[in-house]
Amino acid sequence: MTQPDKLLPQHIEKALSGRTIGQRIVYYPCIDSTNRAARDLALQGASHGWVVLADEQSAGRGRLDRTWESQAGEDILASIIVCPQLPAADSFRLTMMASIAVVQAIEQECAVTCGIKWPNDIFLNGKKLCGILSEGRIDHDRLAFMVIGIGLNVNSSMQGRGVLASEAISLRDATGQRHDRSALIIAMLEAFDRLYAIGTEGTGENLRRLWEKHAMMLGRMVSIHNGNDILSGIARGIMPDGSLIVQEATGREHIIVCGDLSLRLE
Ligand code: BT5
Repeated sequence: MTQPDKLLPQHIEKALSGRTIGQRIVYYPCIDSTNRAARDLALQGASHGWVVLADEQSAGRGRLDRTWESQAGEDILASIIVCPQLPAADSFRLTMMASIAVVQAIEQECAVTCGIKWPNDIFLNGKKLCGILSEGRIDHDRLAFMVIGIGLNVNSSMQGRGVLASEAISLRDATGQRHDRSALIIAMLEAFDRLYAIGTEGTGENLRRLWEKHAMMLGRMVSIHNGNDILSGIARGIMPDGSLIVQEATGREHIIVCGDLSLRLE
C-alpha cells in the first residue's frame, strides 16, 4: 500500500457483524477527541460495544490532561464504549484488554511483536507506539460505563516532530511499510471482543496472566518516579487491580498503584 488508506466505517461494521464490540461504528473525519465524543454518546444512551473512530483529532488527550498527537488520516484514533458488570475497583481490566488486543492485532496483521509497558502503553523497539486512556462513570461503586481510548501510530512518521522523534514510533517507522488501518481496527476489535469475555469473568486471573505474558518490564530493573521520589527494583508482576509489584534489592516488595507515576526501564 503506498497511498493513504481510507477508513471505511461500514466495511468495518460489516466485518464485525455478529460481535458485540464494534456492532456500531460512529465515524468522524475530524473531531476534538474520540473519548469526549464516546463519553457524550454513552451519556445519551449509546449501547455497549459502540466504537467511535476518527481520522483526525484536534484535541486528543492523554492521561492527566496530557496531549495525544496524531497525523490526519494516518493513525488509529478509536474509543470503545463498554458497560461492564464490574465493580469500579476492577476498571483496570478494561485497559488490560485493550493493551492485549492491540498487541495481538499488530502481531496478526503486521507480523511485528510489541510489548506492554505498565500501565497503559504499547512499546516497539524501545519507543512508544500506542497509548490507552480509559475513562468512565461510576455509580454506587460499580462501572456504569467505560470509554477505552486507543491512539495507535500506524502510517504517520515521527521524524521532525520534536520530542516524539526520540520517544515515539509508528508501525511505518518500524517496518518501512504502510499498513491497512481498517484491517488493524477489525483485528483489534475482534481481539477486544474475545478478551472481554475472558476479562469480565470471575477474578480476571486468565486476563492477568495473558497481560503478564506480553508485559515487557517483568523480571527487569525499573525505576518508578513519583515527583522527587524514585523507587528502583525489579518488576515482579501485576495485582488483579492493576497495581505493579516491584521488589527492591533488599527483597522488600512494594505495590505501586497506578497514578501520576512514570516507569522507566533501566
Ligand atoms: C496516553 O496518555 O498514552 C493515552 C493516549 C490515548 C490517546 C487516545 S487517541 C483516541 C482517544 N481519544 C483521546 O482524546 N485520547 C484517546 P499518557 O500516558 O498520559 O501519555 C501521553 C504522552 O505520550 C504525551 O505527554 C506525550 O509525551 C506522548 N505522546 C503524545 N502523542 C504521542 C504519540 N502519537 N505517540 C507516542 N507518544 C505520544
